[in-house]
Amino acid sequence: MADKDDTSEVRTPAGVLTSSRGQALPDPDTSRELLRQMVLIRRFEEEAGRQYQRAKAGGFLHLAIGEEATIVGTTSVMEPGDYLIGTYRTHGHAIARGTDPRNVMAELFGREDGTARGRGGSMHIFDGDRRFMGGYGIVGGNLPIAAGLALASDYKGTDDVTVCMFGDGATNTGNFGETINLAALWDLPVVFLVENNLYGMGTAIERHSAVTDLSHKAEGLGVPGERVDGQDVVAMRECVADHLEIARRERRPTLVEAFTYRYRGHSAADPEVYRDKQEVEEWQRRDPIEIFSRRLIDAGAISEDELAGIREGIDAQVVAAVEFADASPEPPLDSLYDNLYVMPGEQEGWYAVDERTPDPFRGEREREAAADSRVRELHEAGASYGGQSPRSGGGSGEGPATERDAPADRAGARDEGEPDPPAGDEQVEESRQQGPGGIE
Ligand SMILES: Cc1ncc(C[n+]2csc(CCOP(=O)(O)OP(=O)(O)O)c2C)c(N)n1
Ligand SMILES: [Mg+2]
Repeated sequence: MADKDDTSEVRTPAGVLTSSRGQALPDPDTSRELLRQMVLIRRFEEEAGRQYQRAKAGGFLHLAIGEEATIVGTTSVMEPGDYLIGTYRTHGHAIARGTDPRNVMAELFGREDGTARGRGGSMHIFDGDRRFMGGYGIVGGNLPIAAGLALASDYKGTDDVTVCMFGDGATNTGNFGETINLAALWDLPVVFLVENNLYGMGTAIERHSAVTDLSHKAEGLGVPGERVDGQDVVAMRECVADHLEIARRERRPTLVEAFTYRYRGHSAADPEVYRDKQEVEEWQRRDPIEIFSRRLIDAGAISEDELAGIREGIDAQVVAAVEFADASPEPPLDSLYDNLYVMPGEQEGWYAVDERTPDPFRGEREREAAADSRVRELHEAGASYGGQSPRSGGGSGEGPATERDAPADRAGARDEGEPDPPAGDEQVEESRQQGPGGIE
Protein backbone atom coordinates (compact mmCIF):
# COMPACT_ATOMS: atom_id res chain seq x y z
CA MET A 1 0.00 0.00 0.00
CA ALA A 2 1.44 3.33 -1.05
CA ASP A 3 0.51 5.77 1.69
CA LYS A 4 3.12 8.46 1.16
CA ASP A 5 3.83 10.92 -1.60
CA ASP A 6 5.74 9.42 -4.48
CA THR A 7 9.08 10.85 -3.45
CA SER A 8 10.68 12.05 -0.23
CA GLU A 9 13.36 14.67 0.18
CA VAL A 10 16.13 14.80 2.75
CA ARG A 11 18.60 17.68 3.08
CA THR A 12 22.15 16.35 3.29
CA PRO A 13 25.59 17.99 3.21
CA ALA A 14 25.89 16.72 -0.36
CA GLY A 15 22.59 18.25 -1.50
CA VAL A 16 18.99 17.15 -1.35
CA LEU A 17 18.42 13.41 -1.47
CA THR A 18 15.28 12.61 -3.42
CA SER A 19 14.03 9.06 -3.14
CA SER A 20 11.00 7.03 -3.95
CA ARG A 21 11.99 4.28 -1.52
CA GLY A 22 9.77 3.36 1.39
CA GLN A 23 6.38 4.13 -0.14
CA ALA A 24 4.62 0.89 0.74
CA LEU A 25 4.26 -0.22 4.35
CA PRO A 26 5.10 -3.86 5.09
CA ASP A 27 2.26 -6.05 6.39
CA PRO A 28 0.91 -5.05 9.84
CA ASP A 29 2.72 -7.81 11.78
CA THR A 30 6.06 -6.96 10.21
CA SER A 31 5.43 -3.25 10.72
CA ARG A 32 4.65 -3.73 14.41
CA GLU A 33 7.79 -5.81 14.82
CA LEU A 34 9.93 -3.12 13.21
CA LEU A 35 8.46 -0.57 15.59
CA ARG A 36 8.87 -2.85 18.61
CA GLN A 37 12.54 -3.41 17.85
CA MET A 38 13.26 0.29 17.40
CA VAL A 39 11.52 1.13 20.68
CA LEU A 40 13.40 -1.66 22.44
CA ILE A 41 16.77 -0.40 21.22
CA ARG A 42 15.90 3.19 22.19
CA ARG A 43 14.78 2.22 25.69
CA PHE A 44 17.69 -0.14 26.17
CA GLU A 45 20.19 2.55 25.29
CA GLU A 46 18.51 5.23 27.42
CA GLU A 47 18.79 2.82 30.32
CA ALA A 48 22.39 1.93 29.43
CA GLY A 49 23.20 5.66 29.61
CA ARG A 50 21.59 5.85 33.04
CA GLN A 51 23.47 2.80 34.30
CA TYR A 52 26.70 4.30 33.03
CA GLN A 53 26.04 7.47 35.03
CA ARG A 54 25.59 5.25 38.06
CA ALA A 55 28.94 3.60 37.27
CA LYS A 56 27.23 0.21 36.95
CA ALA A 57 28.43 0.00 33.37
CA GLY A 58 32.15 0.63 32.94
CA GLY A 59 34.56 1.41 30.14
CA PHE A 60 33.28 3.54 27.29
CA LEU A 61 29.72 3.93 26.11
CA HIS A 62 28.64 5.02 22.63
CA LEU A 63 24.91 5.29 22.10
CA ALA A 64 23.12 5.10 18.75
CA ILE A 65 19.97 6.85 19.96
CA GLY A 66 18.43 8.37 16.82
CA GLU A 67 19.95 5.76 14.48
CA GLU A 68 17.45 2.95 15.17
CA ALA A 69 15.78 2.91 11.74
CA THR A 70 19.12 2.44 10.00
CA ILE A 71 19.87 -0.52 12.25
CA VAL A 72 16.49 -2.23 12.26
CA GLY A 73 15.75 -1.56 8.58
CA THR A 74 18.97 -3.38 7.77
CA THR A 75 18.74 -6.38 10.07
CA SER A 76 15.06 -6.96 9.30
CA VAL A 77 15.84 -8.09 5.76
CA MET A 78 18.91 -10.19 6.56
CA GLU A 79 18.77 -13.99 6.57
CA PRO A 80 19.78 -15.88 9.74
CA GLY A 81 22.95 -17.14 8.00
CA ASP A 82 24.12 -13.68 6.97
CA TYR A 83 26.93 -12.03 8.90
CA LEU A 84 26.73 -8.58 10.46
CA ILE A 85 29.78 -6.73 11.67
CA GLY A 86 29.79 -3.25 13.17
CA THR A 87 31.61 -0.65 15.21
CA TYR A 88 31.76 0.34 18.87
CA ARG A 89 28.17 1.68 18.63
CA THR A 90 26.40 -1.64 18.33
CA HIS A 91 24.20 -2.51 21.31
CA GLY A 92 21.22 -2.08 19.00
CA HIS A 93 22.72 -4.10 16.18
CA ALA A 94 23.13 -7.14 18.44
CA ILE A 95 19.62 -6.76 19.87
CA ALA A 96 18.14 -6.38 16.39
CA ARG A 97 19.98 -9.54 15.35
CA GLY A 98 18.23 -11.39 18.17
CA THR A 99 20.68 -11.25 21.08
CA ASP A 100 18.86 -11.15 24.40
CA PRO A 101 19.03 -7.58 25.81
CA ARG A 102 19.74 -9.10 29.23
CA ASN A 103 23.04 -10.49 27.95
CA VAL A 104 23.93 -7.21 26.27
CA MET A 105 23.26 -5.33 29.53
CA ALA A 106 25.29 -7.91 31.47
CA GLU A 107 28.18 -7.27 29.08
CA LEU A 108 28.01 -3.55 29.81
CA PHE A 109 28.13 -4.42 33.51
CA GLY A 110 31.19 -6.63 32.92
CA ARG A 111 29.46 -9.76 34.22
CA GLU A 112 29.65 -13.47 33.49
CA ASP A 113 26.33 -13.53 31.62
CA GLY A 114 27.50 -10.87 29.18
CA THR A 115 27.85 -11.69 25.50
CA ALA A 116 31.65 -11.90 25.92
CA ARG A 117 31.39 -13.04 29.55
CA GLY A 118 32.04 -9.48 30.65
CA ARG A 119 35.42 -9.21 28.96
CA GLY A 120 34.49 -6.89 26.12
CA GLY A 121 32.09 -4.30 27.47
CA SER A 122 30.08 -1.90 25.36
CA MET A 123 32.45 -1.66 22.40
CA HIS A 124 32.81 -5.42 21.94
CA ILE A 125 29.37 -6.98 21.90
CA PHE A 126 29.57 -10.30 20.05
CA ASP A 127 27.14 -13.12 19.33
CA GLY A 128 28.53 -15.79 17.03
CA ASP A 129 25.35 -17.89 17.24
CA ARG A 130 23.41 -15.07 15.60
CA ARG A 131 26.28 -14.21 13.31
CA PHE A 132 26.74 -10.84 14.89
CA MET A 133 30.49 -10.76 14.47
CA GLY A 134 31.12 -7.95 16.78
CA GLY A 135 31.78 -4.45 17.71
CA TYR A 136 35.25 -3.07 17.01
CA GLY A 137 36.97 -0.10 18.61
CA ILE A 138 39.35 0.64 15.75
CA VAL A 139 37.64 2.94 13.27
CA GLY A 140 37.52 1.07 9.95
CA GLY A 141 38.98 -2.04 11.60
CA ASN A 142 35.90 -4.10 10.89
CA LEU A 143 36.09 -3.63 7.11
CA PRO A 144 38.90 -6.09 6.33
CA ILE A 145 37.27 -8.61 8.67
CA ALA A 146 34.04 -8.23 6.70
CA ALA A 147 35.93 -9.00 3.51
CA GLY A 148 37.33 -12.09 5.23
CA LEU A 149 33.88 -13.26 6.25
CA ALA A 150 32.57 -12.75 2.74
CA LEU A 151 35.57 -14.60 1.30
CA ALA A 152 34.87 -17.49 3.68
CA SER A 153 31.27 -17.70 2.43
CA ASP A 154 32.51 -17.78 -1.13
CA TYR A 155 35.13 -20.36 -0.34
CA LYS A 156 32.59 -22.60 1.33
CA GLY A 157 30.12 -22.07 -1.49
CA THR A 158 27.27 -20.80 0.70
CA ASP A 159 25.03 -17.92 -0.30
CA ASP A 160 25.49 -16.06 3.00
CA VAL A 161 26.07 -12.34 2.70
CA THR A 162 28.13 -10.11 4.99
CA VAL A 163 26.78 -6.72 5.97
CA CYS A 164 29.50 -4.38 7.18
CA MET A 165 28.29 -1.24 9.00
CA PHE A 166 30.59 1.66 9.82
CA GLY A 167 30.57 5.41 10.25
CA ASP A 168 31.21 8.27 7.86
CA GLY A 169 34.57 8.83 9.57
CA ALA A 170 35.66 5.29 8.73
CA THR A 171 35.48 6.09 5.01
CA ASN A 172 38.67 8.15 5.46
CA THR A 173 40.75 5.23 6.68
CA GLY A 174 43.15 3.18 4.63
CA ASN A 175 41.11 0.12 5.53
CA PHE A 176 38.19 1.52 3.57
CA GLY A 177 40.08 1.86 0.28
CA GLU A 178 41.98 -1.38 0.69
CA THR A 179 38.93 -3.44 1.56
CA ILE A 180 36.74 -1.92 -1.12
CA ASN A 181 39.41 -2.66 -3.72
CA LEU A 182 39.75 -6.31 -2.75
CA ALA A 183 36.01 -6.81 -2.39
CA ALA A 184 35.51 -5.49 -5.93
CA LEU A 185 38.48 -7.41 -7.32
CA TRP A 186 37.38 -10.69 -5.78
CA ASP A 187 33.63 -10.16 -6.25
CA LEU A 188 32.89 -10.63 -2.58
CA PRO A 189 29.28 -10.94 -1.37
CA VAL A 190 29.33 -7.98 0.99
CA VAL A 191 27.13 -4.95 1.51
CA PHE A 192 29.09 -1.99 2.88
CA LEU A 193 26.76 0.25 4.82
CA VAL A 194 27.85 3.72 5.94
CA GLU A 195 25.90 5.00 8.91
CA ASN A 196 26.40 8.63 7.96
CA ASN A 197 25.50 10.54 11.13
CA LEU A 198 27.32 13.60 9.76
CA TYR A 199 30.12 13.56 12.33
CA GLY A 200 33.24 11.62 13.15
CA MET A 201 33.49 12.43 16.85
CA GLY A 202 33.38 16.26 16.83
CA THR A 203 34.35 16.73 13.18
CA ALA A 204 31.57 17.45 10.70
CA ILE A 205 31.63 15.52 7.46
CA GLU A 206 32.39 18.65 5.43
CA ARG A 207 35.55 19.04 7.48
CA HIS A 208 36.69 15.41 7.37
CA SER A 209 35.84 14.18 3.88
CA ALA A 210 36.60 15.86 0.55
CA VAL A 211 33.74 13.88 -0.98
CA THR A 212 30.56 14.39 1.04
CA ASP A 213 28.35 12.21 -1.13
CA LEU A 214 29.73 9.02 0.33
CA SER A 215 27.72 6.84 -2.01
CA HIS A 216 30.29 7.81 -4.68
CA LYS A 217 33.34 7.35 -2.51
CA ALA A 218 33.94 3.69 -3.42
CA GLU A 219 32.92 3.99 -7.07
CA GLY A 220 36.42 4.64 -8.42
CA LEU A 221 37.51 1.38 -6.81
CA GLY A 222 34.73 -0.61 -8.39
CA VAL A 223 31.95 -0.52 -5.79
CA PRO A 224 28.82 1.45 -6.71
CA GLY A 225 26.63 3.00 -4.05
CA GLU A 226 23.17 4.31 -3.22
CA ARG A 227 22.02 6.97 -0.76
CA VAL A 228 19.00 6.34 1.42
CA ASP A 229 17.07 8.08 4.19
CA GLY A 230 18.33 6.29 7.28
CA GLN A 231 15.52 7.73 9.43
CA ASP A 232 12.89 5.87 7.41
CA VAL A 233 12.85 2.24 8.45
CA VAL A 234 10.81 1.17 5.41
CA ALA A 235 13.10 2.91 2.93
CA MET A 236 16.11 1.34 4.65
CA ARG A 237 14.55 -2.08 4.46
CA GLU A 238 13.75 -1.81 0.80
CA CYS A 239 17.15 -0.44 -0.10
CA VAL A 240 19.16 -2.99 1.91
CA ALA A 241 17.00 -5.86 0.61
CA ASP A 242 17.98 -4.92 -2.96
CA HIS A 243 21.65 -4.69 -2.10
CA LEU A 244 21.57 -8.01 -0.24
CA GLU A 245 20.07 -9.57 -3.33
CA ILE A 246 22.88 -8.21 -5.52
CA ALA A 247 25.47 -9.68 -3.13
CA ARG A 248 23.64 -13.01 -2.77
CA ARG A 249 22.77 -13.62 -6.41
CA GLU A 250 25.26 -11.60 -8.44
CA ARG A 251 28.12 -12.07 -5.98
CA ARG A 252 29.34 -8.49 -6.06
CA PRO A 253 29.79 -5.82 -3.43
CA THR A 254 27.84 -2.56 -3.21
CA LEU A 255 27.67 0.33 -0.79
CA VAL A 256 24.70 1.93 0.95
CA GLU A 257 24.97 5.37 2.50
CA ALA A 258 22.27 5.88 5.13
CA PHE A 259 21.59 9.40 6.41
CA THR A 260 21.05 9.31 10.09
CA TYR A 261 21.88 11.25 13.25
CA ARG A 262 22.88 10.53 16.80
CA TYR A 263 21.03 12.62 19.35
CA ARG A 264 23.52 12.00 22.12
CA GLY A 265 27.19 12.89 22.16
CA HIS A 266 29.82 10.76 20.44
CA SER A 267 30.32 8.91 23.70
CA ALA A 268 29.11 9.46 27.23
CA ALA A 269 32.02 11.86 27.71
CA ASP A 270 31.29 14.32 24.89
CA PRO A 271 30.72 17.99 25.86
CA GLU A 272 29.23 18.56 22.35
CA VAL A 273 30.79 21.89 21.53
CA TYR A 274 30.82 21.21 17.78
CA ARG A 275 27.08 21.43 17.05
CA ASP A 276 24.23 23.56 18.23
CA LYS A 277 21.02 22.59 19.93
CA GLN A 278 18.88 23.69 17.00
CA GLU A 279 20.53 21.17 14.72
CA VAL A 280 19.84 18.34 17.17
CA GLU A 281 16.24 19.51 17.56
CA GLU A 282 15.79 19.67 13.81
CA TRP A 283 16.80 16.01 13.52
CA GLN A 284 14.64 15.09 16.49
CA ARG A 285 11.67 16.37 14.53
CA ARG A 286 12.50 13.56 12.08
CA ASP A 287 12.72 10.99 14.83
CA PRO A 288 12.56 7.54 13.21
CA ILE A 289 10.35 6.06 15.92
CA GLU A 290 7.92 8.97 16.04
CA ILE A 291 7.64 9.12 12.25
CA PHE A 292 7.00 5.41 11.92
CA SER A 293 4.54 5.24 14.84
CA ARG A 294 2.54 8.10 13.34
CA ARG A 295 2.58 6.46 9.94
CA LEU A 296 1.30 3.16 11.33
CA ILE A 297 -1.43 4.88 13.30
CA ASP A 298 -2.51 6.93 10.28
CA ALA A 299 -2.58 3.78 8.14
CA GLY A 300 -4.64 1.96 10.78
CA ALA A 301 -1.92 -0.67 11.25
CA ILE A 302 -1.69 0.01 14.96
CA SER A 303 -3.82 1.80 17.55
CA GLU A 304 -2.65 4.29 20.19
CA ASP A 305 -3.51 1.66 22.82
CA GLU A 306 -1.44 -1.00 21.12
CA LEU A 307 1.46 1.41 20.88
CA ALA A 308 1.20 2.18 24.60
CA GLY A 309 1.11 -1.57 25.27
CA ILE A 310 4.30 -2.10 23.24
CA ARG A 311 6.05 0.67 25.15
CA GLU A 312 4.93 -0.72 28.50
CA GLY A 313 6.10 -4.25 27.65
CA ILE A 314 9.48 -2.92 26.59
CA ASP A 315 9.87 -0.81 29.73
CA ALA A 316 9.42 -4.01 31.75
CA GLN A 317 11.84 -5.92 29.51
CA VAL A 318 14.54 -3.30 30.01
CA VAL A 319 14.04 -3.16 33.77
CA ALA A 320 14.36 -6.97 33.80
CA ALA A 321 17.58 -6.70 31.75
CA VAL A 322 19.11 -4.39 34.37
CA GLU A 323 18.05 -6.70 37.22
CA PHE A 324 19.46 -9.68 35.37
CA ALA A 325 22.76 -7.91 34.71
CA ASP A 326 23.06 -6.78 38.29
CA ALA A 327 22.43 -10.28 39.61
CA SER A 328 24.96 -11.86 37.26
CA PRO A 329 28.28 -12.69 38.97
CA GLU A 330 31.55 -10.92 38.36
CA PRO A 331 33.93 -13.13 36.38
CA PRO A 332 36.22 -14.94 38.85
CA LEU A 333 39.60 -13.29 39.05
CA ASP A 334 41.46 -16.50 38.29
CA SER A 335 39.70 -16.63 34.92
CA LEU A 336 41.44 -13.41 33.87
CA TYR A 337 43.67 -15.20 31.36
CA ASP A 338 41.05 -17.57 29.98
CA ASN A 339 40.45 -17.46 26.23
CA LEU A 340 43.47 -15.32 25.47
CA TYR A 341 45.48 -18.13 23.94
CA VAL A 342 44.56 -21.40 22.28
CA MET A 343 46.21 -23.85 24.65
CA PRO A 344 47.49 -27.34 23.80
CA GLY A 345 44.70 -29.84 23.32
CA GLU A 346 41.99 -27.18 22.94
CA GLN A 347 42.16 -26.75 19.19
CA GLU A 348 44.41 -27.97 16.43
CA GLY A 349 45.88 -25.47 14.01
CA TRP A 350 48.82 -23.18 13.46
CA TYR A 351 47.42 -20.69 15.93
CA ALA A 352 47.44 -23.18 18.81
CA VAL A 353 50.14 -23.14 21.45
CA ASP A 354 51.92 -26.29 20.35
CA GLU A 355 55.20 -28.08 20.77
CA ARG A 356 57.26 -25.90 18.44
CA THR A 357 59.43 -24.79 21.33
CA PRO A 358 60.42 -26.52 24.56
CA ASP A 359 59.95 -23.25 26.52
CA PRO A 360 56.67 -22.56 28.20
CA PHE A 361 54.53 -20.28 26.04
CA ARG A 362 53.83 -16.76 27.28
CA GLY A 363 50.17 -17.64 27.65
CA GLU A 364 50.99 -20.49 29.99
CA ARG A 365 53.15 -18.22 32.10
CA GLU A 366 50.39 -15.66 32.32
CA ARG A 367 47.99 -18.33 33.46
CA GLU A 368 50.35 -19.40 36.17
CA ALA A 369 50.64 -15.80 37.26
CA ALA A 370 46.94 -15.87 38.08
CA ALA A 371 47.81 -17.93 41.11
CA ASP A 372 49.98 -15.29 42.73
CA SER A 373 49.59 -11.79 44.04
CA ARG A 374 50.62 -10.09 40.80
CA VAL A 375 47.14 -10.66 39.46
CA ARG A 376 45.68 -9.08 42.53
CA GLU A 377 47.83 -6.00 41.94
CA LEU A 378 46.76 -5.86 38.31
CA HIS A 379 43.15 -6.06 39.30
CA GLU A 380 43.51 -3.23 41.77
CA ALA A 381 45.32 -1.06 39.25
CA GLY A 382 42.65 -1.77 36.64
CA ALA A 383 39.86 -1.05 39.05
CA SER A 384 41.33 2.24 40.15
CA TYR A 385 41.92 3.25 36.51
CA GLY A 386 38.23 2.62 35.88
CA GLY A 387 37.33 4.68 38.94
CA GLN A 388 35.99 1.67 40.85
CA SER A 389 36.93 0.48 44.29
CA PRO A 390 38.50 -2.94 43.95
CA ARG A 391 36.50 -5.69 45.50
CA SER A 392 37.94 -7.49 48.48
CA GLY A 393 38.96 -11.11 48.40
CA GLY A 394 39.88 -11.73 44.77
CA GLY A 395 36.73 -10.72 42.96
CA SER A 396 35.03 -14.08 42.47
CA GLY A 397 31.55 -12.65 42.66
CA GLU A 398 31.45 -11.51 46.26
CA GLY A 399 28.80 -8.93 45.63
CA PRO A 400 28.06 -5.92 43.54
CA ALA A 401 30.56 -3.18 42.80
CA THR A 402 30.61 -0.29 45.20
CA GLU A 403 28.34 2.28 43.64
CA ARG A 404 29.79 5.72 43.49
CA ASP A 405 28.40 9.06 42.56
CA ALA A 406 29.65 9.47 39.04
CA PRO A 407 30.06 13.03 37.81
CA ALA A 408 26.98 14.16 35.92
CA ASP A 409 28.31 13.29 32.48
CA ARG A 410 31.37 11.31 33.51
CA ALA A 411 33.31 13.77 31.44
CA GLY A 412 36.49 12.65 33.15
CA ALA A 413 36.27 9.31 31.38
CA ARG A 414 37.24 10.63 27.96
CA ASP A 415 37.34 8.37 24.98
CA GLU A 416 40.58 7.39 23.34
CA GLY A 417 41.72 10.13 21.05
CA GLU A 418 39.06 12.53 22.24
CA PRO A 419 40.14 16.14 22.51
CA ASP A 420 40.51 17.73 25.91
CA PRO A 421 37.31 19.37 27.01
CA PRO A 422 37.23 23.16 26.70
CA ALA A 423 39.13 25.04 29.38
CA GLY A 424 37.09 26.64 32.10
CA ASP A 425 34.40 23.98 32.30
CA GLU A 426 34.29 23.47 36.03
CA GLN A 427 32.44 20.21 35.97
CA VAL A 428 34.89 18.75 33.50
CA GLU A 429 37.80 20.01 35.54
CA GLU A 430 36.38 18.60 38.73
CA SER A 431 35.66 15.20 37.26
CA ARG A 432 39.03 15.17 35.56
CA GLN A 433 40.59 15.47 39.01
CA GLN A 434 38.47 12.62 40.29
CA GLY A 435 38.85 10.90 36.96
CA PRO A 436 40.74 7.82 35.83
CA GLY A 437 43.51 7.24 38.31
CA GLY A 438 46.09 5.80 35.96
CA ILE A 439 48.30 2.84 36.63
CA GLU A 440 51.20 3.60 38.86
C1 LIG B 1 41.90 4.06 13.69
C2 LIG B 1 41.25 4.92 14.72
N1 LIG B 1 41.46 6.26 14.68
C3 LIG B 1 40.85 7.05 15.61
C4 LIG B 1 40.05 6.52 16.58
C5 LIG B 1 39.35 7.42 17.59
N2 LIG B 1 37.93 7.49 17.23
C6 LIG B 1 37.02 6.75 17.89
S1 LIG B 1 35.49 6.97 17.25
C7 LIG B 1 36.01 8.07 16.11
C8 LIG B 1 35.04 8.72 15.16
C9 LIG B 1 34.55 7.83 14.09
O1 LIG B 1 33.45 8.41 13.45
P1 LIG B 1 32.50 7.64 12.51
O2 LIG B 1 33.28 6.65 11.72
O3 LIG B 1 31.73 8.64 11.74
O4 LIG B 1 31.54 6.79 13.47
P2 LIG B 1 30.46 7.33 14.53
O5 LIG B 1 31.19 7.45 15.83
O6 LIG B 1 29.93 8.62 14.05
O7 LIG B 1 29.40 6.27 14.60
C10 LIG B 1 37.38 8.27 16.22
C11 LIG B 1 38.15 9.19 15.36
C12 LIG B 1 39.88 5.12 16.61
N3 LIG B 1 39.11 4.52 17.50
N4 LIG B 1 40.47 4.35 15.66
MG1 LIG C 1 29.85 9.41 12.13
